[in-house]
Amino acid sequence: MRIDVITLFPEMVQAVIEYGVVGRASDKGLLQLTLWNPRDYTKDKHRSVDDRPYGGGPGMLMKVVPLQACIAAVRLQSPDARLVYLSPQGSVLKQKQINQAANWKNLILLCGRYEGIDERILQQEVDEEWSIGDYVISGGELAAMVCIDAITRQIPGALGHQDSAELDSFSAGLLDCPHYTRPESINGLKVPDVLLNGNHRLIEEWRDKQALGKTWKNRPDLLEKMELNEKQRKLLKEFIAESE
Ligand code: 4GS
Repeated sequence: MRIDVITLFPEMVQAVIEYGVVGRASDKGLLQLTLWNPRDYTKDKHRSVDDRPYGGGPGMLMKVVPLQACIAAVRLQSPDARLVYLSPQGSVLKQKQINQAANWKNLILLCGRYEGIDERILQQEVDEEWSIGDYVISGGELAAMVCIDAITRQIPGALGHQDSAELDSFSAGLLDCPHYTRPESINGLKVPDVLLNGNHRLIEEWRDKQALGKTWKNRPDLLEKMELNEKQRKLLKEFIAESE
Protein backbone atom coordinates (compact mmCIF):
# COMPACT_ATOMS: atom_id res chain seq x y z
CA MET A 1 0.00 0.00 0.00
CA ARG A 2 1.14 3.51 -0.77
CA ILE A 3 0.32 6.33 1.67
CA ASP A 4 1.11 9.96 0.84
CA VAL A 5 0.99 12.46 3.69
CA ILE A 6 0.69 16.21 3.22
CA THR A 7 2.13 17.92 6.29
CA LEU A 8 4.01 21.00 7.45
CA PHE A 9 5.98 18.66 9.79
CA PRO A 10 7.17 15.70 7.68
CA GLU A 11 9.92 14.75 10.19
CA MET A 12 7.22 14.12 12.78
CA VAL A 13 5.22 11.76 10.54
CA GLN A 14 8.42 9.99 9.37
CA ALA A 15 8.82 8.65 12.93
CA VAL A 16 5.81 6.36 12.50
CA ILE A 17 7.72 4.10 10.06
CA GLU A 18 10.84 3.97 12.22
CA TYR A 19 9.56 1.69 14.99
CA GLY A 20 7.95 -1.67 15.65
CA VAL A 21 5.27 -3.26 13.49
CA VAL A 22 4.98 -0.30 11.09
CA GLY A 23 8.77 -0.06 10.78
CA ARG A 24 9.00 -3.71 9.79
CA ALA A 25 6.08 -3.42 7.35
CA SER A 26 7.87 -0.51 5.71
CA ASP A 27 11.17 -2.48 5.57
CA LYS A 28 9.33 -5.39 3.93
CA GLY A 29 7.85 -3.05 1.31
CA LEU A 30 4.26 -3.64 2.44
CA LEU A 31 3.90 0.09 3.13
CA GLN A 32 5.37 2.93 1.08
CA LEU A 33 5.19 6.28 2.85
CA THR A 34 5.77 9.50 0.89
CA LEU A 35 5.82 12.87 2.67
CA TRP A 36 4.92 16.20 1.09
CA ASN A 37 5.37 19.66 2.59
CA PRO A 38 3.20 22.54 1.32
CA ARG A 39 6.09 24.85 2.33
CA ASP A 40 8.04 23.40 -0.62
CA TYR A 41 5.32 24.79 -2.92
CA THR A 42 5.53 28.40 -1.72
CA LYS A 43 6.95 31.06 -4.00
CA ASP A 44 7.25 34.06 -1.67
CA LYS A 45 10.48 35.09 0.05
CA HIS A 46 9.21 34.12 3.52
CA ARG A 47 7.80 30.77 2.34
CA SER A 48 4.66 31.46 4.37
CA VAL A 49 2.15 28.65 4.82
CA ASP A 50 -0.53 30.39 6.92
CA ASP A 51 -3.07 33.07 6.11
CA ARG A 52 -5.74 35.13 7.94
CA PRO A 53 -9.38 34.05 8.05
CA TYR A 54 -12.04 36.14 6.31
CA GLY A 55 -14.36 37.58 8.96
CA GLY A 56 -11.46 38.13 11.31
CA GLY A 57 -10.85 36.66 14.72
CA PRO A 58 -7.93 34.83 16.24
CA GLY A 59 -6.11 31.96 14.59
CA MET A 60 -4.86 31.35 11.09
CA LEU A 61 -5.65 28.93 8.26
CA MET A 62 -3.36 26.98 5.98
CA LYS A 63 -2.49 29.14 2.97
CA VAL A 64 -4.50 28.04 -0.07
CA VAL A 65 -2.10 28.33 -3.03
CA PRO A 66 0.82 26.25 -1.65
CA LEU A 67 -1.64 23.64 -0.36
CA GLN A 68 -3.35 23.38 -3.77
CA ALA A 69 0.01 23.12 -5.54
CA CYS A 70 1.14 20.44 -3.12
CA ILE A 71 -2.07 18.41 -3.58
CA ALA A 72 -1.68 18.68 -7.38
CA ALA A 73 1.89 17.36 -7.13
CA VAL A 74 0.76 14.39 -5.01
CA ARG A 75 -2.09 13.65 -7.43
CA LEU A 76 0.40 13.34 -10.33
CA GLN A 77 1.99 10.39 -8.50
CA SER A 78 -1.17 9.01 -6.86
CA PRO A 79 -3.94 9.87 -9.34
CA ASP A 80 -6.66 7.57 -8.02
CA ALA A 81 -5.99 7.72 -4.30
CA ARG A 82 -8.73 8.75 -1.89
CA LEU A 83 -7.77 11.98 -0.14
CA VAL A 84 -8.62 12.01 3.56
CA TYR A 85 -8.55 15.15 5.72
CA LEU A 86 -7.99 14.57 9.44
CA SER A 87 -10.09 16.84 11.67
CA PRO A 88 -12.46 16.76 14.66
CA GLN A 89 -15.31 17.49 12.18
CA GLY A 90 -14.77 14.11 10.51
CA SER A 91 -16.50 10.81 11.17
CA VAL A 92 -14.96 9.20 14.25
CA LEU A 93 -12.74 6.28 13.20
CA LYS A 94 -13.72 2.73 14.06
CA GLN A 95 -11.83 -0.53 13.40
CA LYS A 96 -14.28 -1.25 10.54
CA GLN A 97 -13.22 1.86 8.58
CA ILE A 98 -9.57 1.11 9.27
CA ASN A 99 -9.99 -2.42 7.90
CA GLN A 100 -11.69 -1.08 4.75
CA ALA A 101 -8.92 1.46 4.16
CA ALA A 102 -6.32 -1.31 4.52
CA ASN A 103 -7.71 -2.76 1.27
CA TRP A 104 -7.09 0.47 -0.67
CA LYS A 105 -4.08 0.53 -3.01
CA ASN A 106 -3.26 4.11 -2.08
CA LEU A 107 -4.34 6.84 0.29
CA ILE A 108 -3.51 10.52 0.73
CA LEU A 109 -3.69 11.93 4.27
CA LEU A 110 -3.92 15.71 4.68
CA CYS A 111 -2.80 17.05 8.07
CA GLY A 112 -4.28 20.36 9.14
CA ARG A 113 -2.41 22.90 11.25
CA TYR A 114 -3.71 26.12 12.83
CA GLU A 115 -7.51 26.37 12.57
CA GLY A 116 -7.51 24.11 9.50
CA ILE A 117 -8.08 24.54 5.77
CA ASP A 118 -10.30 26.69 3.52
CA GLU A 119 -13.76 25.11 3.12
CA ARG A 120 -13.40 25.11 -0.69
CA ILE A 121 -10.34 22.84 -0.53
CA LEU A 122 -12.50 20.51 1.51
CA GLN A 123 -15.27 20.64 -1.13
CA GLN A 124 -13.05 20.27 -4.18
CA GLU A 125 -10.17 18.06 -3.10
CA VAL A 126 -11.17 16.04 -0.07
CA ASP A 127 -12.95 12.69 -0.47
CA GLU A 128 -13.41 11.85 3.23
CA GLU A 129 -13.00 13.57 6.60
CA TRP A 130 -11.86 11.42 9.53
CA SER A 131 -11.49 12.18 13.24
CA ILE A 132 -9.47 10.10 15.71
CA GLY A 133 -11.74 11.18 18.57
CA ASP A 134 -13.74 13.96 20.18
CA TYR A 135 -10.85 16.09 21.42
CA VAL A 136 -8.55 18.70 19.89
CA ILE A 137 -4.88 18.10 19.15
CA SER A 138 -2.42 20.68 17.81
CA GLY A 139 -2.10 19.32 14.30
CA GLY A 140 -3.32 16.51 12.06
CA GLU A 141 0.10 14.77 12.16
CA LEU A 142 -0.60 12.66 15.24
CA ALA A 143 -4.00 11.74 13.79
CA ALA A 144 -2.34 10.69 10.50
CA MET A 145 0.20 8.61 12.43
CA VAL A 146 -2.61 6.85 14.30
CA CYS A 147 -4.29 6.06 10.96
CA ILE A 148 -1.06 4.84 9.35
CA ASP A 149 -0.33 2.57 12.32
CA ALA A 150 -3.84 1.13 12.57
CA ILE A 151 -4.13 0.61 8.79
CA THR A 152 -0.67 -0.95 8.41
CA ARG A 153 -1.43 -3.55 11.10
CA GLN A 154 -4.28 -4.79 8.87
CA ILE A 155 -2.12 -5.27 5.75
CA PRO A 156 -1.63 -9.05 5.25
CA GLY A 157 1.89 -10.02 6.32
CA ALA A 158 2.44 -6.94 8.51
CA LEU A 159 1.87 -8.72 11.81
CA GLY A 160 4.37 -11.38 12.78
CA HIS A 161 3.40 -14.41 14.83
CA GLN A 162 4.09 -12.49 18.08
CA ASP A 163 1.79 -9.59 17.19
CA SER A 164 -1.02 -11.44 15.49
CA ALA A 165 -2.77 -12.40 18.73
CA GLU A 166 -3.79 -8.76 19.07
CA LEU A 167 -5.84 -9.15 15.90
CA ASP A 168 -8.83 -10.74 17.54
CA SER A 169 -9.40 -8.24 20.37
CA PHE A 170 -11.46 -5.72 18.41
CA SER A 171 -12.50 -7.97 15.55
CA ALA A 172 -14.72 -9.79 18.06
CA GLY A 173 -16.31 -6.41 18.90
CA LEU A 174 -15.29 -6.74 22.56
CA LEU A 175 -12.58 -5.22 24.73
CA ASP A 176 -9.54 -7.36 25.50
CA CYS A 177 -9.37 -9.58 28.59
CA PRO A 178 -6.82 -8.96 31.39
CA HIS A 179 -3.30 -10.36 30.93
CA TYR A 180 -0.70 -11.54 33.46
CA THR A 181 3.02 -12.31 33.33
CA ARG A 182 5.65 -13.23 35.95
CA PRO A 183 5.89 -13.03 38.94
CA GLU A 184 2.96 -15.09 40.20
CA SER A 185 2.37 -12.63 43.05
CA ILE A 186 2.84 -8.83 43.08
CA ASN A 187 2.30 -7.15 46.47
CA GLY A 188 -0.06 -9.95 47.44
CA LEU A 189 -2.03 -9.79 44.17
CA LYS A 190 -2.01 -13.27 42.64
CA VAL A 191 -2.41 -14.43 39.05
CA PRO A 192 -5.87 -16.06 38.72
CA ASP A 193 -5.53 -19.82 39.38
CA VAL A 194 -7.23 -20.82 36.13
CA LEU A 195 -4.29 -19.36 34.13
CA LEU A 196 -1.81 -21.57 36.03
CA ASN A 197 -3.60 -24.89 35.63
CA GLY A 198 -2.98 -25.47 31.92
CA ASN A 199 -6.61 -26.36 31.11
CA HIS A 200 -6.95 -24.54 27.81
CA ARG A 201 -10.71 -24.95 27.54
CA LEU A 202 -11.17 -23.32 30.96
CA ILE A 203 -8.60 -20.62 30.16
CA GLU A 204 -10.39 -19.68 26.95
CA GLU A 205 -13.72 -19.58 28.78
CA TRP A 206 -12.22 -17.36 31.52
CA ARG A 207 -10.79 -14.99 28.90
CA ASP A 208 -14.12 -14.77 27.04
CA LYS A 209 -15.91 -14.05 30.31
CA GLN A 210 -13.43 -11.35 31.35
CA ALA A 211 -13.65 -9.71 27.90
CA LEU A 212 -17.43 -9.64 28.18
CA GLY A 213 -17.22 -8.29 31.75
CA LYS A 214 -14.70 -5.58 30.88
CA THR A 215 -16.85 -4.47 27.94
CA TRP A 216 -19.96 -4.45 30.15
CA LYS A 217 -18.16 -2.28 32.73
CA ASN A 218 -16.30 0.16 30.46
CA ARG A 219 -18.13 0.15 27.12
CA PRO A 220 -21.77 -0.90 27.54
CA ASP A 221 -22.46 0.86 24.21
CA LEU A 222 -20.43 -1.84 22.43
CA LEU A 223 -22.47 -4.62 24.05
CA GLU A 224 -25.79 -3.02 23.13
CA LYS A 225 -24.87 -3.20 19.43
CA MET A 226 -23.94 -6.89 19.70
CA GLU A 227 -25.98 -10.06 19.51
CA LEU A 228 -24.51 -12.31 22.24
CA ASN A 229 -24.84 -16.06 21.84
CA GLU A 230 -26.19 -18.30 24.60
CA LYS A 231 -22.74 -19.11 26.00
CA GLN A 232 -21.75 -15.46 26.08
CA ARG A 233 -24.99 -14.46 27.85
CA LYS A 234 -24.30 -17.14 30.50
CA LEU A 235 -20.70 -15.98 31.00
CA LEU A 236 -21.69 -12.31 31.29
CA LYS A 237 -24.47 -13.18 33.77
CA GLU A 238 -21.91 -15.01 35.91
CA PHE A 239 -19.47 -12.10 35.68
CA ILE A 240 -22.14 -9.61 36.79
CA ALA A 241 -23.27 -11.86 39.64
CA GLU A 242 -19.65 -12.26 40.83
CA SER A 243 -19.00 -8.52 40.64
CA GLU A 244 -21.97 -7.73 42.93
C1 4GS B 1 -8.02 15.98 14.94
C2 4GS B 1 -8.80 15.00 15.54
C3 4GS B 1 -7.69 17.32 15.49
C4 4GS B 1 -7.90 20.48 14.92
C5 4GS B 1 -5.61 19.99 14.11
C6 4GS B 1 -7.49 21.91 15.19
C7 4GS B 1 -5.26 21.45 14.39
C8 4GS B 1 -6.73 19.56 15.01
N1 4GS B 1 -7.64 15.52 13.76
N2 4GS B 1 -8.86 13.98 14.69
N3 4GS B 1 -6.43 22.29 14.28
N4 4GS B 1 -9.43 15.00 16.72
N5 4GS B 1 -7.11 18.19 14.63
O1 4GS B 1 -7.94 17.59 16.65
O2 4GS B 1 -8.15 14.29 13.60
